[in-house]
Amino acid sequence: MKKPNQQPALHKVIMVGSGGVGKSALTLQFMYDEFVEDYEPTKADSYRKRVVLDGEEVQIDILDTAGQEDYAAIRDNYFRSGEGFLCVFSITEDDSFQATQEFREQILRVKNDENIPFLLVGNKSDLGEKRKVPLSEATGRATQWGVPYVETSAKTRANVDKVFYDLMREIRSRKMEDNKPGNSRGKDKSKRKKLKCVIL
Ligand SMILES: Nc1nc2c(ncn2[C@@H]2O[C@H](COP(=O)(O)OP(=O)(O)OP(=O)(O)O)[C@@H](O)[C@H]2O)c(=O)[nH]1
Ligand SMILES: [Mg+2]
Repeated sequence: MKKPNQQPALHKVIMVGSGGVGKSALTLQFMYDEFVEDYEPTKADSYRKRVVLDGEEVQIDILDTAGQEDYAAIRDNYFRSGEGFLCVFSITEDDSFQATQEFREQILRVKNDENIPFLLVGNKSDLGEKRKVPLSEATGRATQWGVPYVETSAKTRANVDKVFYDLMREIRSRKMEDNKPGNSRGKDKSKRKKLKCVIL
C-alpha cells in the first residue's frame, strides 16, 4: 500500500528516432491533445505528467530527443537516463526505418541490457497511401528484437495513448522484477550494499 505522502512512481521514457518522424508530435499529442503541423527540429525537451496507470497514479517523464544528425554526439547521455524507449520511424520513409537498427544498437550499448523496455513505433499511419515500409518488414524486425510493434498517428491520435501506457507497463513490471528479493540486477545490488552499511 502507498504511504500517504509518498510521491507517485516516476517512469522515464525517451523518444528516439530520425528527424521528422513525429517524436515531438506524438509527445505533444499525448501531453496536450494537440497535433502540431509545423516541423521544428527538436534539440531536447522534457515533459512530465501525472497519469493513472491501471488504477495507480504515476508520473511519466518524457524526454523528446533530437533526431537530426547534428545532435548525435549527445545522445549517449540522454539514453543513459531512460528506463524505457519509444523507437519511432515514419511508415512513409524507409531511411527512418533503417535507422531504427542503429538506435536500437546504441540503446543496448548504453544501457547494457537486452531486455530494456522498448517499443518499435511506426508513425504517420494516417498516410497509408504513402507507405514505404511494409507492415511485414516492421513486424519482422520487432519479432527479431523480441519487442512489440505498434503503428500510430500523431495526427489522428490512433494508438498514441497505447504506446505510452504499454511502455509504462513494461517499465513498471521491469522495476518489480528488479526489486524481487534474490534478484541480482544492478539496482538491487546497490540496495543490498546500502543494507549492509546499515547493519555494520
Ligand atoms: N500526417 C502526419 N504527419 C505527422 C505525424 N507525426 C508528425 N507529423 C508531421 O511530421 C513533421 C515532423 O514531426 P516532428 O514531430 O517535429 O518530428 P520529430 O521526430 O520530432 O523531428 P526531430 O525533432 O527533428 O527529431 C511535422 O510537420 C508533423 O506535423 C503523423 O502521425 N501524421
Ligand atoms: Mg522533435
